[in-house]
Amino acid sequence: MSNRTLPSPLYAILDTSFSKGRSPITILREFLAGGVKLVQLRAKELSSADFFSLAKEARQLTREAGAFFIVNDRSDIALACNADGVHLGQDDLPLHAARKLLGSDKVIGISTHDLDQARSAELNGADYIGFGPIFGSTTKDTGYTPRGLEMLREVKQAVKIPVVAIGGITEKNVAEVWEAEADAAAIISDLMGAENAAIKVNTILRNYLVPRTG
Ligand code: TZP
Ligand code: MG
Repeated sequence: MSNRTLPSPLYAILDTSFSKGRSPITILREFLAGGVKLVQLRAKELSSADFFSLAKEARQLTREAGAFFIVNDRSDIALACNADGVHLGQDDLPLHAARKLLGSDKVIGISTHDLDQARSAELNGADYIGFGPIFGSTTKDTGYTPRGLEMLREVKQAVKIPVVAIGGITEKNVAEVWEAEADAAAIISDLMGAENAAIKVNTILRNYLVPRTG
């Protein structure tokens, strides 16, 4: 991934706390069958050992599918499983420390919630930012009110690195964030809760995240 483009307009987040008894690997296979090329593994409730074991398997499957693989929170696990990068929040390991561990070849994404955070993530060398919550999200209490599409547009104007919109995005509203110029849409609950995630992601990719002209 260059620091100006993302491999996919749909950023599928495999969050183990939303797998509802299904195997996360089964859900990942569905994401990949549906055509997702950018996957993040989020496993807040797993032990390091279980997170690592799942990350290794997910790394292998994503590699076979030609998909990019990002680990949430854990630079150590990202390195150990040979992920493409790590995604960090404002309270995680600081960007400069993660960069020291991961080097310049790995991708580092940073969650941001306002313009200042977006600008400083870029200045500090983030490869992309997440920005949100765009809409109300029940998945994560970010402590922020919904940022909305207008602020998404402002963030897009303020930084040159790719901006991934997140928070409350579903098949029903994903076209709105795409129209607001997001480089990708990150989705957890609408994908994890789908009866068939392959159909869900494929529908989103084909109908709503269509290549922009011009
Ligand atoms: N960061 C901001 S909102 C959010 C994260 C991780 C949760 C997004 O989940 P959902 O279910 O797509 O709203
Ligand atoms: Mg985090």
